[in-house]
Order: sequence, then C-alpha cells, then structure tokens
Amino acid sequence: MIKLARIEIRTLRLPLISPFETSFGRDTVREVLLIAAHTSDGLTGWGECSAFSEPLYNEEDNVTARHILADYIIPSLLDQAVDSPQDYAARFAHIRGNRMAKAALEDALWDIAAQQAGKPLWRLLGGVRQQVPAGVSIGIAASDDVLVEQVADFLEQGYQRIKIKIKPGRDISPTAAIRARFPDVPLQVDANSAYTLAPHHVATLKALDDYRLLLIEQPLGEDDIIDHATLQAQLTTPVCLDESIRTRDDARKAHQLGATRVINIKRGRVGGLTEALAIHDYCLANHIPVWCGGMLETGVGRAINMALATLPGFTMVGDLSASNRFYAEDIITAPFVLLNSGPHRGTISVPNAPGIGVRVDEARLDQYMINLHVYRANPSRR
Ligand code: OSB
Ligand code: MG
Repeated sequence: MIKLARIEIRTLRLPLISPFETSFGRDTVREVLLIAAHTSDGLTGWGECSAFSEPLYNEEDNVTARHILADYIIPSLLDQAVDSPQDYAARFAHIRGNRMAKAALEDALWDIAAQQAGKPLWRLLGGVRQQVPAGVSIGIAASDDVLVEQVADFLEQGYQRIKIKIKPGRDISPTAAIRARFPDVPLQVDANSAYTLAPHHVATLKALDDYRLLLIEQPLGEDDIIDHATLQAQLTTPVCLDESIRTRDDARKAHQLGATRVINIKRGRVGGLTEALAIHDYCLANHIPVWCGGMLETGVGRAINMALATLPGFTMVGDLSASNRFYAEDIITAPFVLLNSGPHRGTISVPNAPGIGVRVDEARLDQYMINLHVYRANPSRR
C-alpha cells in the first residue's frame, strides 16, 4: 500500500558534454522532469520522465507530461492510495497515450515499493545479474573521421557495443568507415524513422546488409508496423523496433507480422515498468531478444534502466552507458561508472541499496533546476 502526501515535479536543464544529433534534431542540453513522491510515512520515491522539451522523438513533451501528471494523475493519487505500481498502471490505463508522463510517476512508485520490501529494485523486478554490459549510442558526427575517433575512444573506455545514429545521406559512409577500422566491433544503427519504402531508401537499407550489423533500429515510420514487415522481408540484417512498440500488443503484432526480430524496450515509451515487464515476458516466451534503450537519462532514470536490464530476456547489450557519457555532473551522489579492467570490464554495476539504489544530490538538483511544482494532498484528508 502506498499513500502519497506530497509530490514534486522539478524541471532540470542539464548541459550535455557534447551535442547529441539524431535524424530528428540536435540537442546541447537535456531538459528533464524529475518526480519526487513522498509517502505519508516518510519515504521518498524518485522518477524521471523520458520526454524532451520538444515533441520530436514522439508526440509528448515536458509541458504535456507535466499537464497530464498535474491535472489527471496527481490529484487522484494524492486522494487515494494505490496497492502497488501495477495497481497504479491499471488505475490510469484509461488515460490514452501520454505514456512517458504515466511512466515517470510509476518509476517513483517502484522506488517506494522496493524500499518497502527492503530490496534493490533489480531484485524486486526479478533480475538475474548485477553487472550490466555497457553499450553506447553515438550521434551523427561532423565527419566520418570524427566518428571513427569517437568509436575508438568509447572502445578504449570499455564499451562492448557501438550504436550510431543514421539518416539519409549519412548512413553507408559512416558505417563503412567504422567497419574499415574495426572489422569486428559489435555495431548497430538507429534511423529514428528517417526512411520510407521509396526504392532509393530501400536500396540504401539493403546496402547496409554488407556491414554485418547487429540490427537496424526503427528505419521507418514510428506509427508503422506493416511497412517494417515488408522491409524486413528484403533485408538480412534484423530490424529492431523502438518508437513503434508502445505496448505488449504492439510487440505481439510486430512479431506475428514479421516486422521486427529484436525489440528495444524503454520504460518511458511504453508507459512504465509494468508494461516494460509485460513486453519483456512476451519476448522471452517467444524467443525475441530484447535490449534496454535510453533517453539521455540522468542518474535517476539510468538507475531504473539498469534494474530493468538485469531481467533474463535482456540478452543484447543496451544503450546503457556511464553517467559521464552525457553529463559532466550527474545529479546523483555516486555516478554510474564503466569498469575498465578486471573480469567485469565493459560492465556497469547495478546499485544494491533498497529502492532504485541511488541518492539524489540536492545541491546539484538545486543548481540545475529551472522550476519546481509542488502538489499536496487535500489538507482535510491528511
Ligand atoms: O532512439 O534510442 C533512441 C536518445 C534520444 C532519443 C532517442 C534515442 C536516443 C538514443 C540515446 O539513442 C540512448 C542513450 O540514452 O544512451
Ligand atoms: Mg532508437
């Protein structure tokens, strides 16, 4: 049983160490909503919203997310306790879409539930490993030479798998440049929906078959599963869906149609850890490999992604990097680090303290906060 007395939504603006460019845009700052949910008996649960300041990856943004939370979810949650995070997911399932908003509060409830159980989140979720292999996602670079140097640097740091962002005109050449220098590096590409079934696009995607990629992520429309099936039938490289998979049923349909051979699971995109677990379980039962995606998380969201990636079906390396991949100063007291030597080289340790297992650094939070909204239970009910 979780009874909340107060919920805060903080908006932070964290500078990125270097700009991150995808087929849909270029970011130099991560504006992110952090949720702190306080129970009436003194526990605090943290959550992080995956939305950005603009609706480019999907249709949500930080303002729509705060609106959904503040106007539809928080008043009801402050009024009436939930039994569990799963109970929360069921109670707000009638709110259509807005999955990143819903997921952010579910994060905080999982943190509280794990603290109440006296367990780290990864154990509460049923995780099977405490070291998670680290992979890195690299944005579109200024040139192929710059990109190859970035790859060399990340491999030296210990990253086990490289993902590069691609878009039309910036696809074959960067891929070929990396393959020429690193013939065997585990490599995959992410198009964020930048291609169509137009013949010249299909020809390019087919040409990528020559580079022994682990997968090609979300080449076509974010709302399209059917065209991905048509495309997959023409490629030897596995298609991996990201944006197109919002529910367990989407995963089932994509699998049944032959639209995807691998799935990227992001708890924000799918509406929370409960739905992420359902997709994981479906994929495990149907022998579909999954990996954990990222959304440039701070240490809070990163901790939750790490816990998710300990589940048995996460057999591929995820976009799970150290705090210093994106941030000079993370907002947690013990940033995530990539082990560079020993038997666990190339992995990140999942925290073992109860809950999400990280502590927020209040001074840093204050330093990067641009606004704070506080919501309290109706005093007559406290
Ligand atoms: O498509 O996976 C994506 C970052 C922002 C938006 C979308 C995506 C990404 C990434 C970065 O690839 C993953 C990370 O956080 O490491
Ligand atoms: Mg992606």
